[in-house]
Amino acid sequence: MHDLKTGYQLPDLPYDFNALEPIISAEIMELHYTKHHKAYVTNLNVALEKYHEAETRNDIAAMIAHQSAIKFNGGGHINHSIFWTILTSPSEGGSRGPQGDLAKMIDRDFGTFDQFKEKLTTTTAAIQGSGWGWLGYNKGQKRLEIATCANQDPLSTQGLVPLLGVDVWEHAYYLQYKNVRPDYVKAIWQLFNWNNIEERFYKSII
Ligand code: MN3
Repeated sequence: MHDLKTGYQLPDLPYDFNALEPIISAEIMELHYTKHHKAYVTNLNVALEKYHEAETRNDIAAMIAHQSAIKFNGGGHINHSIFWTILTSPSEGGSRGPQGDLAKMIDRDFGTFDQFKEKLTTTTAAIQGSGWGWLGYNKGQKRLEIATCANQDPLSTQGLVPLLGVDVWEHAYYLQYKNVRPDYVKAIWQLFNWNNIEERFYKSII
């Protein structure tokens, strides 16, 4: 949501902080949502306000100086807004797997669902430093791609529509999984909300 006067807002979390237990603890969720995502929203609004002030003064150098803060915090806001909705409680999650046209395209582009799962898991776990692993849709080539982004760069910077993203910043898992990032990335498959991911896919192929 964006309003010129009030700026961007933290979106509602679609479930309680403890909904993703035992895969992601309530403590991680509360910190991640109320501190980290909130900070991206706050800092995005500050950066945009400064940008608009600079624009009003026709100060291009100052406008450029605010662009990295807009990219970082705007990307953080975009990415986390997606992340909350592509997850759901384990009882409604990953055991179902993708269906329909998305399942068919996964098979076409990656071989089998298990090969896709393996590739996304290993690629995401291997990201150096902080970043995100993604399943994206390439509208030009009409195909699915696995991609990684550093920091909070949104997947749109790689020309892909985001369908499913995994946050591998340490704040997303360290309290529970410590240094063992691969265990977190393997476990998060139990939380994927395939209804939401399929919805994103059907919107992206129009
Ligand atoms: Mn995060």
